[in-house]
Amino acid sequence: NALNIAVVGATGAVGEAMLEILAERKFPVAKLYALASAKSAGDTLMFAGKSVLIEDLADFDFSQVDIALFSAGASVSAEFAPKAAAAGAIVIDNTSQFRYDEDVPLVIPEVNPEAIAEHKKRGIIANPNCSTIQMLVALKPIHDAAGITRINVATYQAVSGSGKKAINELAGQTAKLLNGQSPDVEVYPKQIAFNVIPQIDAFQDNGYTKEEMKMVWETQKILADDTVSVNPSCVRVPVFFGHSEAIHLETRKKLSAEQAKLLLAKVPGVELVDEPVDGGYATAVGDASGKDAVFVSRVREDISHPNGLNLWTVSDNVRKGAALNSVQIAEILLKSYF
Ligand code: 2RA
Repeated sequence: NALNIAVVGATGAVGEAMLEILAERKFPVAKLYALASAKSAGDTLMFAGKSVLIEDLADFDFSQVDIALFSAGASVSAEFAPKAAAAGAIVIDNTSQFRYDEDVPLVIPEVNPEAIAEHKKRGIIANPNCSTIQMLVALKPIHDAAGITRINVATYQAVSGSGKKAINELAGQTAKLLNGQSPDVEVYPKQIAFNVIPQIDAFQDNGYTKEEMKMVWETQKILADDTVSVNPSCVRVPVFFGHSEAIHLETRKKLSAEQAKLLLAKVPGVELVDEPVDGGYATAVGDASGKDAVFVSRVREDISHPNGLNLWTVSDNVRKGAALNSVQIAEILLKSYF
């Protein structure tokens, strides 16, 4: 049974990936509504080989929609997601707007699919932050086997996480610098080309950034365990697609690197690429970008801690980090509730 699907933010980096992935995975779509701001309304886009008119979100009637995928910024979700749910659509929201609400499930299909049932409370399911998704897909089997007590993580996040403007800024700055011209610095507080920036999102009172706190709050909510302590440092790097993460964790029970690798090799959605040879690991360029998997490499016991494990993950932040995760949630809804 085919469904009526709305994509809110259809012209954004994540919205475009949602459309691509719905078509790639042959999601049964009876009618596709492509919604955006008045600026884009009236244009058309291609979906599954057909031209679709982009409609203005402001006056759209969601009563005709079965599932609405939102990725147009938290303020748009704040205003329109409750309206869509009230009109009878099930909302899968990719922004941070509802992630921390008690009555909104925060779901990674490979980690806590059972939480999808809670969508009945408000008709909204929240998609976690990209940096949380790729970390927990990799850590879930380790947590189940040995109980994770503490996570230290440093992230190396691609500019596509900030949207199309940031992708263009990295390209523009790089070209200008290579031509001996001074770069325009607009999206980020400092130049991103040939640089790394230790700030993603706003600073909080405790000196962490919001992106770092998202990884703390979302990890504890998704694992339903606020005893797991998380200590992130989130950094923006001059990469277009694919977030990388260096993860250093401590477990209750000792887990050897070999045991961890055996577990990881069996996890759906994880690709273990881990040989102690030149190039024997996954990187954003050449491995993860454009793919669906969470790649895991550099699994090794921590020489500074008896129950410590280190690993490297890399994944396409626009796909598994956002669009694919949302479509996988929609696939579970289709199977279980329609
Ligand atoms: C970023 N995770 O990378 C945030 C939002 N996508 O900018």
